[in-house]
Amino acid sequence: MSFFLFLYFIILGVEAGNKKLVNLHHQEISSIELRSNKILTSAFNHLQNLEYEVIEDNMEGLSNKLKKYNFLSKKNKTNLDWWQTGIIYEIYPRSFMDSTGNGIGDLRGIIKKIPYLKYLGICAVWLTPIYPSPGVDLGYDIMNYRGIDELMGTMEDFEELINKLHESGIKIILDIVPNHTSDQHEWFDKSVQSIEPYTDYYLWVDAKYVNGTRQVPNNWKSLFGNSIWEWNETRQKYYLHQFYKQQPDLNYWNPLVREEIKDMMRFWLDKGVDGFRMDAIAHLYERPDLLDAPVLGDGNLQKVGYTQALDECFYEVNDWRSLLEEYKKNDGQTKIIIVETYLDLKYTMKYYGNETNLGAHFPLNVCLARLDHPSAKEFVEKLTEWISNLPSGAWSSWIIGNHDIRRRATTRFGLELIDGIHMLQLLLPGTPVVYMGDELGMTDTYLRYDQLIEDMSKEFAGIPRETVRTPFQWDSSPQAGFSNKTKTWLPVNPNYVTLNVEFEQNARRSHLKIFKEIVNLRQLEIFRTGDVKFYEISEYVFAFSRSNKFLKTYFTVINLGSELENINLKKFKKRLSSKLTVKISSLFAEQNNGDVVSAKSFTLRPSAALVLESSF
Ligand SMILES: *[C@@H]1O[C@H](CO)[C@@H](O)[C@H](O)[C@H]1NC(C)=O
Ligand SMILES: *[C@@H]1O[C@H](CO)[C@@H](O)[C@H](O)[C@H]1NC(C)=O
Ligand SMILES: *[C@@H]1O[C@H](CO)[C@@H](O)[C@H](O)[C@H]1NC(C)=O
Ligand SMILES: *[C@@H]1O[C@H](CO)[C@@H](O)[C@H](O)[C@H]1NC(C)=O
Ligand SMILES: *[C@@H]1O[C@H](CO)[C@@H](O)[C@H](O)[C@H]1NC(C)=O
Ligand SMILES: CC(=O)N[C@H]1CO[C@H](CO)[C@@H](O)[C@@H]1O
Ligand SMILES: [Ca+2]
Ligand SMILES: [Ca+2]
Repeated sequence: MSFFLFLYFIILGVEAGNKKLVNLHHQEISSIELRSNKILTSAFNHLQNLEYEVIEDNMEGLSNKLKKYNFLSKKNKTNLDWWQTGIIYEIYPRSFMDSTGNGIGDLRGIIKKIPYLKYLGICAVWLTPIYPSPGVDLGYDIMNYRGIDELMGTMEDFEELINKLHESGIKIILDIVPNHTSDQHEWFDKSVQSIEPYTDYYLWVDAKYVNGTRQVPNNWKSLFGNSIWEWNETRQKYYLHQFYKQQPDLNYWNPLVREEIKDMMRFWLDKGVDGFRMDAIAHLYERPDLLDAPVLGDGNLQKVGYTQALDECFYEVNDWRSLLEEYKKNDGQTKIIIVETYLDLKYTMKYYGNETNLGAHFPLNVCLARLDHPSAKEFVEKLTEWISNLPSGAWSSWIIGNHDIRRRATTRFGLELIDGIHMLQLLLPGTPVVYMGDELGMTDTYLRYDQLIEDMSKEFAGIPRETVRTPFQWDSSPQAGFSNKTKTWLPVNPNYVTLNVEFEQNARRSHLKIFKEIVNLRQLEIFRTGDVKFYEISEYVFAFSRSNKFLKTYFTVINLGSELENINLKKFKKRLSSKLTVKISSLFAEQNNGDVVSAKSFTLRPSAALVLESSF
């Protein structure tokens, strides 16, 4: 595989060594596997609240195109929990709002913008790391798990933020980076000096000497392509780092380390946080025998079973979940655990756990984030594959971007399609996790080389992660209202003059207003528990329906292509009222909200999307 292709995989966070992933879209979806998944007992389903069942619908004679998902209602459907009914909003604090005038966002900035969060109608915010950090990985290299970075504010600011969010009915989820610390963490310093009990907090390994030359212990590589090993002269050993060398991996085989992480979780739970998003958990454990990883056919090293996705990673998540279940007993409020993984479906689904060992409430589902501008067929296949592989009772999540996926959804799909993509993200069954700015249709920012911050961006060609991390666009005042400092930590995207919250709130129609309409429509019961079915209407028109026996049916129809399309939904679903009401139209659709279209024939402009209501 070429170097650029390799980088592309890093960019998406994809396990480059995993051939299966690359070939995902060639795979047939097996419904046999679906049924064999249904081994879980009611205890698990009860905790997850819903039971999914997947049934192929042959009735309408289009069995290869139509797949129908019934969320059979054995359980009390009105009993969904906050993390299932709401929307989670990812805030990258450095870029949200600067309250101090230093050009970097901070906690008081978030406090200032709580009214906006309320306006959006989200249920929880997930803050990316706010802990003290030298900033090599912009916060993902933590120096102290129990503090607040000076740039972000103080612990008092944090406590005020929690209280004010809670007063506004918004929960708070913290990002935890359990796999590694910063090399500036006190633990690492003590470990280097072999001060107990820290000696084995990290993975120290002796060098191999070949004819007197020092060699790394094995062939493993970090995610950035260099050796996973770094020599420390003081300790006279190599330490393992899956990410930057300034991010030494913790030694999870050491029970003291596992306890430290849980104690730290208790620390934040005691402060009132409502859950955690656990970073990079597939990397927690590495093979203890340090066996060389085999080279796969594509030239990459095998990672699964060597440096990723060891069974112990799943057990660790189970253990954390138990801790959260204990906390739930205190006040009856669910504390959630979300895990980050870019693994192959088979492993991703394992993070849900089972009835005896509950896992995460959900892993972040990157299936939409991996699509760029595909055919309707590909949408049907990818979505079917995801939903049909969910274990019984598992609750899905949907993301279309985050601070790591180097091209925003607007770049991958085109700005005009963003409303349609939001209809998908917010109206499919599951919990949307929205990256800040997507609701405005924020776009990637062009950055010069001298404006890049990260070593990785400077060292490698390719798209830097900074392009999706530029400041949030509040209004048309200087620096988009983000900061009063002319030079912000990353420049503001020049399109802020009309692409900003204020402008979009005052416009008659805007991506933001449409986003809000979708948020409101999403409150309907049918979008929580109704069946979902996917349709390939034509090569570039994709649709999905949400329905159940008693309520109205909703069709979302998206023109992914570049031509005007004439659509006949009756051809795909006979039992449909002949007139459909436009509930939400995308910004550039010819139809307006409230218009009535014929189910047999209506046109859809390129990149336009509609949510249509059928009276039965
Ligand atoms: C269903 O859940 C709702 C809300 O928690 C509760 O009020 C109702 O009694 C439940 N119904 C049944 C049949 O369990
Ligand atoms: C920027 O804002 C900060 C915080 O409100 C304030 O202390 C500072 O004086 C302002 N600077 C300028 C140049 O207006
Ligand atoms: C070590 O040195 C000897 C003598 O020079 C040589 O024969 C041998 O090939 C070397 N081994 C390696 C692994 O380089
Ligand atoms: C070993 O690690 C310590 C702690 O990070 C650091 O201060 C020191 O410079 C390192 N020494 C070498 C030679 O890598
Ligand atoms: C549940 O998961 C645990 C831990 O992965 C495993 O040991 C156990 O066999 C599983 N139970 C079932 C019923 O699959
Ligand atoms: C999406 C996300 O959180 N990505 C992070 C995963 O972990 C690495 C290492 O901590 C970070 O660099 C990424 O930003
Ligand atoms: Ca600041
Ligand atoms: Ca690790």
